[in-house]
Amino acid sequence: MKTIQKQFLLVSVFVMIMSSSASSQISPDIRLNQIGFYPSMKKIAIVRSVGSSQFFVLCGTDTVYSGTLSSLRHWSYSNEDVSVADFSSLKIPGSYALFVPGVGYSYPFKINERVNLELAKGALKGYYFQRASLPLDASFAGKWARPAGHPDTAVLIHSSAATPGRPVNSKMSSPRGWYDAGDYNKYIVNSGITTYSLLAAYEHFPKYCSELVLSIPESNNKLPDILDEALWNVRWMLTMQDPADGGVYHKLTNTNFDGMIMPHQATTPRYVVMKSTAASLDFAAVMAQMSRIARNFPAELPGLADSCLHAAVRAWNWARLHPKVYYNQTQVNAKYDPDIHTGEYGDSNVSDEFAWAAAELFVTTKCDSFLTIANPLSGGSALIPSWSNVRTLGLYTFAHYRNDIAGKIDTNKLRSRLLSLAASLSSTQSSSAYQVVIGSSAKDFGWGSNAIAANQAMALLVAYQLTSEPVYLNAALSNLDYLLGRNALGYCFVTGFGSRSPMFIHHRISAADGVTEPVPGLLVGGPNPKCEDRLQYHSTLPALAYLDTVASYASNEICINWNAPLVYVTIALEALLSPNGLPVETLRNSINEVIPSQDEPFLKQHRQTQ
Ligand code: 9MR
Repeated sequence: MKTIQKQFLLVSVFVMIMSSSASSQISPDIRLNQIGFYPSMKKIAIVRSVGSSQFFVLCGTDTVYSGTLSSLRHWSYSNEDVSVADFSSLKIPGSYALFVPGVGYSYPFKINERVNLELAKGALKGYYFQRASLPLDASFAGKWARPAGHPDTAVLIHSSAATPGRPVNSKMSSPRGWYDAGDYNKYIVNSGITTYSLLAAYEHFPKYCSELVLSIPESNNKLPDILDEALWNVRWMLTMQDPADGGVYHKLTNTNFDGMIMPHQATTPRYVVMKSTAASLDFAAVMAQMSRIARNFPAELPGLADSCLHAAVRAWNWARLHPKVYYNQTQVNAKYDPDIHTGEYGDSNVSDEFAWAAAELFVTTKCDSFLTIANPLSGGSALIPSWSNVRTLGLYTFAHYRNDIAGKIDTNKLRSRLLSLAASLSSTQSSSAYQVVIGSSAKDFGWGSNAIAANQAMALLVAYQLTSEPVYLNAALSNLDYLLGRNALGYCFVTGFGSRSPMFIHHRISAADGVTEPVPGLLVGGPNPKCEDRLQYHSTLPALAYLDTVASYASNEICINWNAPLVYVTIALEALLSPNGLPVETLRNSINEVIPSQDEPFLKQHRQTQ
């Protein structure tokens, strides 16, 4: 392999080829990250069906790098033989394309030190586009401006949720929050892991996040935009707690999914359904986390730290009294009216929810009684988090605050749990023909497989923060490369980013707004061989089972819990790798006493309307 740096060599044969419109010769057989690479990090492309030939990296018409493709390897998930083009030693910032004789050109890509900055901002801005109860003004939303949908100030109490204080069909106010996905419902369980992940990005990289400025209505206030965005959902979540007993309603929903209409046209009645243990514990975890963050902003968020902690403890207490109240939609529909047919987020094992909530409450309060009841370290191996599997989130929080809590938890066990997970993920990368972590098991490809890839990358970045081992950083980057184009479908799976990204997402707003491009910054679910939408996929192979059509809710929907690890990963990478990225930081709080003082103003207002 040969790097030609500084002095770009002109190779006349490629001048001719390039000048005959490279874009018309882009080959679907070259798959690489369509956004780009950090100068100092690994850079590879995957080339289908060609082994042992030369490849070239071009900058305009100049060849700046040449190398040899690796021998072919088989990837069973796509039933392909592929070779690797490794051009990691090309480190000069610029805009490039790969060329393989007889195959064609890749999509263009960049090498630069802030290569994921726009993506980090775009993925976070995706949440702004999901906001309920707010008109999206053109000055922030551009061509995706739209009227407000779902004020949610008169939500009905479903018969499953009725209590003497809140009888059936009485009304409560529960505005704000993000629409879950392509649908317009708001689910506490899925809000749990989502909001946690955004707040974790802030907690782990507070200085970097403070500089990350989006264009959202709150951008001129004194809070970091990531906190303003998270608070849009946190404040909604707070309204989902029954003030009478501290239990938390499982979801706020229509009875059925709407048609493909805009939010302001979707006006059928909305309900809160029964309280559940999982919802109460996920809520408790997020509120405990939010409380310790808000404690640092007493002037900007008066009363919020106390309100959140008070709410967290009450939800925890409710869950302790009701440890097995599971939301099972079939059973709810058998017993109560009207029937509800929206997302279930049902979970009949809440030991991980207990452990996560205990971890967050412990770190915030330093009261070890929470850990006596449930300790995330008492479970077995650490698993990749998902909406139904949240124990590892507690381990992430422990890892971040390890110095503060060292005497109270087994830090060796903590390291070994997180590092065994990271080691097994990174070992998959080296044995994978695509050199990616996703695919450690066939189960990685299911509904929301792209979020599995993103959550694997997040786990690896937590391990990297613990150890500074480059192998974890590289493994995390491999999955980001996968999401951004180094995959068997050749898609950059984030709307509006890369050269070939989904256009027809299962997203009511994007389908109904009359704008050609889908709402940007949203990660689609990705390949899912189970094809629950019963559409005719081109392939049902695990890594190929994907359809860019609006109807494909099982492979082409977007969802708040899928975007969240993408936000974490891109922020973490930028903070760790960009020149002004800050070293691994620790945000320490001193929380002395848990005294609920006055409620924060938003909560007061919405309690009064009940
Ligand atoms: O992400 C959820 C996935 O794990 C489940 O298998 C699937 C079926 O229950 O539901 C997914 O979540 C959907 C939710 O139920 C409703 N809003 C859209 C979500 C993403 O498809």
